[in-house]
Amino acid sequence: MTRVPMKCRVCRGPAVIDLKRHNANFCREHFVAYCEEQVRRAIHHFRMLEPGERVLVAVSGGKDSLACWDLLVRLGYAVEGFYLGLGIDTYSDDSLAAATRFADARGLTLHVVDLETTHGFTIPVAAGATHRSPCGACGLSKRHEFNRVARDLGFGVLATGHNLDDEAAVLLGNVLRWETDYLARQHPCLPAEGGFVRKIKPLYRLGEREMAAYCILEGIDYQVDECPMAAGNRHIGFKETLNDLERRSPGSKAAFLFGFLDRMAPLLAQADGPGDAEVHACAGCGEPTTGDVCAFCRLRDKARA
Ligand code: Q46
Ligand code: ZN
Ligand code: ZN
Repeated sequence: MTRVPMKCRVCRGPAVIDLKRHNANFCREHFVAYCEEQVRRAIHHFRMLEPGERVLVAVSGGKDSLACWDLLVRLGYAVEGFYLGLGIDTYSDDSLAAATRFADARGLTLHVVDLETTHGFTIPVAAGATHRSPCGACGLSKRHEFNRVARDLGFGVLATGHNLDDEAAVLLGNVLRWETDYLARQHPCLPAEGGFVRKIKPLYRLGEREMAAYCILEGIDYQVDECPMAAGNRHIGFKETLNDLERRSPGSKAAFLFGFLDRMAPLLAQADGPGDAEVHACAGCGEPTTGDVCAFCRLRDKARA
């Protein structure tokens, strides 16, 4: 049996990618247009940005964050990048090199902070000193530094490259344990408040495979290696489970996440929570915290002890 070549849904030319959940194939030009449209819809639906607004995008050197930067620039936003050096051996060096190549090739500004140089510790050291998982120490450090640097540089909004697969995996983890506090905060656009800048996830409508395809088609040379500390990260298991479901029933992942955002997130936002704890400036670093000293300062002090 001869295989019929795939045709682009828009122009009927030869297609380069099939998107089963949309039951559609696209040529290069129309796939890029599709990605742009998904980001435009995300921004519009959740009012993430004003036209032309300045945005700081947190980049890891991987496909998602670089695609996020590229797409936001295409849509006309004034975007600068921020790379946080985690001190994870050659993985961090290669990641910084990928982010730098991307920025240099396009004449874009990349800001770099290295945890070891600025704060005197690396993620592997912090994980060992605190007996936390590396990803726990890493997530905490990223949240702190992304917010601090965005504010210090005068940005009111920080974008991250979390995609549909990431968000669906986090949602599954939160639902399995009925983490209602986390569920209430799982949103593609968290408004600025109490010393925190606005946080947005413009890629939440696009999947991991789509972002890899976008980078390849757009010539974005990203860091392809996985972080060596990812083993044991429970989200990897949730992603595999969702991928199994998606194979059996294309569109499940998007239905799960978008259904939550459309129907459950508004209910959670209205529900009476435990009440927001009072936020004030950390005695150590001045960042917002509910305690006297923020979790990042405590992590740093233990890692340097
Ligand atoms: S970089 Fe950091 Fe990830 Fe590596 S240590 Fe874990 S969280 S896996 S996105
Ligand atoms: Zn086409
Ligand atoms: Zn602090």
